[in-house]
Order: sequence, then structure tokens, then C-alpha cells
Amino acid sequence: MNINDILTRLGITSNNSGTSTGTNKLQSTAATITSYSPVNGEVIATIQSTDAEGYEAVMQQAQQAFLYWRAVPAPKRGEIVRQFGDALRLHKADLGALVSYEMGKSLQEGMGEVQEMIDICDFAVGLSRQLYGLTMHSERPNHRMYEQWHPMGIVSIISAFNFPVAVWAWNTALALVCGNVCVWKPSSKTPLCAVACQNIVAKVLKANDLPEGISSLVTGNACGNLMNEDKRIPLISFTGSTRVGRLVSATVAGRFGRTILELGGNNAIIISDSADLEMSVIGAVFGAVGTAGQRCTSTRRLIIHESVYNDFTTKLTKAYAQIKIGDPLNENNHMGPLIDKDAVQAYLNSIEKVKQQGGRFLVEGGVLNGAGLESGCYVKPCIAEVENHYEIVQEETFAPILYVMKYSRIEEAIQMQNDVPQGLSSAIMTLNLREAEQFLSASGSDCGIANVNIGTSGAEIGGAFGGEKETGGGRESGSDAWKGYMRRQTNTINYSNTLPLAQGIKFDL
Ligand code: UN1
Repeated sequence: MNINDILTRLGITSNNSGTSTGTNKLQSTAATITSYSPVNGEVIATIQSTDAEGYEAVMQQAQQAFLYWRAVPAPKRGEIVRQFGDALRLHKADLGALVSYEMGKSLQEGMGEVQEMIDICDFAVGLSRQLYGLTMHSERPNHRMYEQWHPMGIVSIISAFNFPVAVWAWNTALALVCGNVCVWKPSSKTPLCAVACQNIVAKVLKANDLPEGISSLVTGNACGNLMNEDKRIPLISFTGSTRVGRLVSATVAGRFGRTILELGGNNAIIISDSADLEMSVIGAVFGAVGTAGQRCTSTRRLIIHESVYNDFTTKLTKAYAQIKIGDPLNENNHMGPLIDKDAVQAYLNSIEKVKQQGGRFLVEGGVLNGAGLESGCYVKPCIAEVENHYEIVQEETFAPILYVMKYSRIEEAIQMQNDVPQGLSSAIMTLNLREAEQFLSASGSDCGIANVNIGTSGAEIGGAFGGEKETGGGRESGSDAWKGYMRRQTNTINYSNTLPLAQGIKFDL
């Protein structure tokens, strides 16, 4: 793989010496953001970050663009998103490789992420003809009542490093068919993925002679703060930590803006005594080790029936011994590096805390070094026996640390699964119909996602994605998540020649 060729094909000019340009010509030169690859620690490129003046110009352009875009019929907006999906198909290999190189996830998962973008575009195209509202029967004669959905305006998307392209696309594809314009503030850890995506979408918009500002990019954390306070932005879709999400939520609520929050998860798989253990091992390992444990949906806890505990943990530790760690672009490897050295430090701190709080490691962790691992970001996935109430187990550590614990009754397992502050994804592995249904019932999992015989990660775009409690309550992607990007209007039309009042109220003059 030649990264410079890939960058060039994605429209990012770079000489690998720290000078490179973003595409958004509205960006001014206040400061720069350097992108390092966790694969080898090298500088990939440096881009300009957006200063206050640049931000203001982007917002004004977005406001103007909205006046145009909201009047374009939704199916025509869908046609633009269809072309965007086609452009992504053409760039899938390059963009997937850039995701892998800049973020560190395996090439397979990088490609999967671009596929997720393509899938949501297809979904959004269909949706552009299905932004349905209900009609109601009026209680008054010769009156018609119905509701319709209108675009909101500027939708800001603040995304995280772990899904540097897909989460933006989930939001953008839906927001655009809904008639909104988008301004994206990507993670400063993966700015080049964002520039590449912006180039792709900008080209499609330009080819259709659409005004600039329908989809824009701003970079640098200062822009995130400006957005939260900005009354011109009716909706902020934020993906990131619970800590930052809490601040975003409070600030935006303070100005009566709306948020879609996708915050931390602490996802568990219950492995029942009726589980297919071979299948459960694969689900657990992919869930814990995929994306090096840096998915919101990563499996962090296994709640295992006591009768299969020894058998299952033996199989699991054997499987861990097979995991190949190294260059994520080499398809023989299962797991690449963590995003950066701060993440490595957080992983080490958590391991320390597990030990202090009474945990016992079945598979030890540690930082890897040696040929090809010089970035210092490669770590060993580890497994610790813990109790659910440990403080560290109640937190989300964005790293491949898997906690195992025992249960004896299914009610107890469900209780443990729910007994964390987060509520994103959950799963049960069982061939027992009764306990599967119990897990899915109102007294079962309290998460936004609950799976049977599938792990916690790897959701399809067709369902609504998001979680409860400290995960923030937002929903993105499929089902009717589009409603979160629109405002609802109730309309009542009187075609009679009198003015009857609702509730039978008399008001005669
Ligand atoms: C995230 O980790 O922020 O279900 C999103 C999954 C992916 C999306 C994860 N489709 O694991």
C-alpha cells in the first residue's frame, strides 16, 4: 500500500513533511492539526484547523444553502445521496485503507465501515420517498387534520475517531434527504478521513450545480464549543464520551436546541448454559477484540453461567492465544493498534485498577514492542475475572479488556447486565427460547440494542442505533431515526363555513 497514492486519489495533497491542505477553502490558518498513524507512528499529513472567522463563514454559507436545499423535493435530494453512495463505491478501497491507516482498525473493518456508508445512502434514497406523516380524524365536521415533517436547518455532526467516516455518513445521508444542511466537526485524531469524505461529497454536490454549504467541514475542537452555543444550529448529533456528551447536552439544552447523543457503552454478553459455546467464543472474541475494543458496541463484559464457566473460559483463553496483532493493513492480523499513546495509558491504568479492585487476569495484558510495533500503540487483549460492582467494571475503557463473571439464575444474569450506568448494546447466547424471550422482554435488557445469538457489536444500518441511560438516548441510522432530524408540524384545515371550536367550546359574538 502506498499511502501517498491513496491520499492523492482521495484529493488530499501531502508531501508527508507536515504540509497538506484540507479542501474547505473557508478554513483559515489559525492552527494546524497533525495526523499521526498509530500503525507506525508516522506523520501522515497536517491540515489547517478552522478559526473563529472561518467558522462564521461556514455557518453563514450553510444558512444560505439551507434556504435553497429545503425547497428541493425530497426525492430529488435522495437522488443526490444516491450519487454520493455511488461515489463511495468507487472510492471504497482507498477510503477503507485510509480509515485503517489513520485510525488503526483492520482493513476488513475499514472496508466494512465504508460499506456501512454505502448502505445508509441506499437506505436514505428509499427514505426520501417515505418521509410519511399521519392523518388524523378531526372531531369537528368538515375539518382535515394531518401532520407533516419539515427540515430543521443546520445539523451539526460531531463525530469520534473510532468510526471516522461511517457515523458521519449515517447522520449526513439522513439529514440531507430530510432537507437539512450539515456541518461536520470530526475527531482531531482522524482529520484526513474527514477531508477525504468531504472531497467525495463536495464533488457530487458540485457536479449537480448545487450551492456550496450543503455539506461542510470544520476542524479543531474549538469549533465544537462554538457549535454547542450557536443558536443557528437546531440539532447537534454528538458521538463521544459520556463526560463530553453531558456538557454538550447541557449547553445545547440551555438554548433549547436538540441533541442526538451516542455516548459510552458497557456491553455484556450473557453466555447461558444452553449456549452454543463455539459460536459464543467467536461472538465474544470479535466483540472484545474487533477495532481493538474501541467500538461503542465492543463487548466489555461476559456474564457466564456457572455450569459452563470453566469450559467456556478455557475455550476463550485458547482463542485469545490465536489472535494475531500487528499492522492492520496486513489481512493476516486480527487486531491493529490503539488510536494513540493516551489510549495505551488509559488501558494500562484500567488494568492497574482491575488488579487493585480485586480482579484476577486469566489472560494478561501489556504493551507490545518489537519489529513493526514501534508506534507503541499495540497492546495485548486481556481477560480479567471480576465482580460487576467494581468501580472499574462500571466504567467504559476504550481498549480490549474483557471482564468475565459468573451467574447461576437467568434473572441474576439480566440484573448484572443492566447494573451499569450505560445502556447501549447487549446480547444473550442461548438455544433456550424461554430465556431468550425473557432477556428481550420489558423486564429483560434495558439497552437500546438487545441481540440473541449475535454479539454486541456489528449492528446493521436498517435498525435504529443508540442506547439508554448514560449512552444518551439518541437514535441514528435506520427505522424511523430520521424523525430526529425533522420538525413535526400538525395542520388542521377547516373547509366548512362555520368556525366550530374544539372540545365543544361555545364562543358566540
Ligand atoms: C460506534 O462504535 O460508535 O454496531 C458505532 C457497530 C457498528 C457501529 C458502531 N455498526 O458496532
